[in-house]
Amino acid sequence: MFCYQCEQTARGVACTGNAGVCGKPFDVALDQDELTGALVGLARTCLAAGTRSSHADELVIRGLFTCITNVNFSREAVRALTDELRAEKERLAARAGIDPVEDLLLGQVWADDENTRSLKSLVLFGLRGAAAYAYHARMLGSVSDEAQQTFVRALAALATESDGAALLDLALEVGKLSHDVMGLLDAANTGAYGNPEPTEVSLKVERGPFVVISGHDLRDLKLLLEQTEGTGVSVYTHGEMLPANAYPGLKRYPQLKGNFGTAWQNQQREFANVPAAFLFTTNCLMPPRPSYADRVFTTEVVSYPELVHVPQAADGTKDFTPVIEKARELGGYDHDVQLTGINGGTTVTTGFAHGTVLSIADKVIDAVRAGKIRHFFLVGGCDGAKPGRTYYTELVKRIPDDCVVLTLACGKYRFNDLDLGDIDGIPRLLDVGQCNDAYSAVEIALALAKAFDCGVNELPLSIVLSWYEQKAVADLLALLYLGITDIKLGPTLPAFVSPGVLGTLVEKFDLAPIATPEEDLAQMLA
Ligand code: FS2
Ligand code: SF4
Repeated sequence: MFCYQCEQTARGVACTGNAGVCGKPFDVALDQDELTGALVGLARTCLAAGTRSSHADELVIRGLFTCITNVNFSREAVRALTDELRAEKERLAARAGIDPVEDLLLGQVWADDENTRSLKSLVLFGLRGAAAYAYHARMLGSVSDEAQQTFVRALAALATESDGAALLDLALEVGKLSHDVMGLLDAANTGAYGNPEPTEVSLKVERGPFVVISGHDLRDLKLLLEQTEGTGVSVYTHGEMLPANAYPGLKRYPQLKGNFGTAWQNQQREFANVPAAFLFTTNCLMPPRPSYADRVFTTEVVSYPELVHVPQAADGTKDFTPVIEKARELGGYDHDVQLTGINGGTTVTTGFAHGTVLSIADKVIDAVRAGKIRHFFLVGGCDGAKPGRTYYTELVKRIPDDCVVLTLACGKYRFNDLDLGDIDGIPRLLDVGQCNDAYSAVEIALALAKAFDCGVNELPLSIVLSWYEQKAVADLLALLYLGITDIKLGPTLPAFVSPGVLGTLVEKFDLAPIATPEEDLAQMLA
């Protein structure tokens, strides 16, 4: 196997051998390469036929999402999807009266010269991340024809393009795609469940049976809430599902009680022996430990051998009865259990998406003009297990009192239970939402830039990203596509970015690796 798509890749180079650091076995990795090659074959056949199909569109999104880190560990599921893709390719080719284009062997990409391989990786991993966002929007009925065209064109280019400048342009097009699908998802989520509102979320688990739901898909949470209504089974969010507590259409369910645990990489410790059912709607699933493996369920594109998968019926419904029954059988705790965040806090606050922040834009702008807010920091992205990630906690703790911190995605668990106080009633720590809510952060930045009649790069705003998986790659490409410069990236630079490509990104965008919190803070405030 060869996989170097995430931050925890072996030795900071690549996972090879029998299994990845994430637990993905070599045969699943090879099957995912084959699936990706089949996606390229399907995309090229669509281009040759001059047509797509709604089934092909759906398969492209599902196929890309399946290969994201910590999503799918099942050979059976990956192979079935590959077969489905190939059948659709044959069907489209036959319909157009052409020969289907052959699949790409991913080994060819991995064996390419260093810079070509790096740029193609940037495109492919960005596409995977963007596909996750497109998938969730699709679950709520939002599909963009333009986005689907870009997915197909960029996939096909993995086999046909080798010019460095063209591949870099393509990576930025994937950035546009990522921004567009995040916008689509934002509209779909807020259209379905309302604009998030500032919400204090409890970290206490109340007595009685409960389900913990993880991942990013709000529709799954909605279905679970409908099905647990009046059952006496409580629901807690986990990981990236935390911001769901702020949506009016979701928080109105009284059995949605709060949030359980912290970021994904702590799940094997935090789930051990917990008397509850766990439902994974997306990444990040880690190989379950024996003490709780019997109570973990998957849905959507998430799959793991031996775990019960809750499928979606043809009419779009899902039956979470096995999950709810498992929660009942386990019974939960017989007394309330007060859990805390990493820093000992007992609540966290979320819900500062663009709707809320822009509703108080005048207040924020006044505070900046009066010198009460000196600087904004966007400290966002993924969490992970590397010790170097304490940088983000240290950075946030050191940010001076006259500065505001925006955050998003699961990296915030490092500091979201800290009480940073407020500036004239404006909280100093604003949780914008999930990784896809980078769209919201961009909207806020654009609105501030407009108010101050300057570009985003001229704002007193610094962006410090933490990356782990491919949605962070999609988010980074979106920011680069928007022309945002001076972004700091950590905890380490991606193994798939070659020195040559890094040089280009530094030259064009002033992208920089994080240094120490002290040095970076001094530089950002200078
Ligand atoms: Fe965190 Fe994992 Fe949000 Fe990533 S929960 S690293 O998937 O997408 O971020
Ligand atoms: Fe390794 Fe990350 Fe790939 Fe898993 S997803 S095999 S940890 S590089």
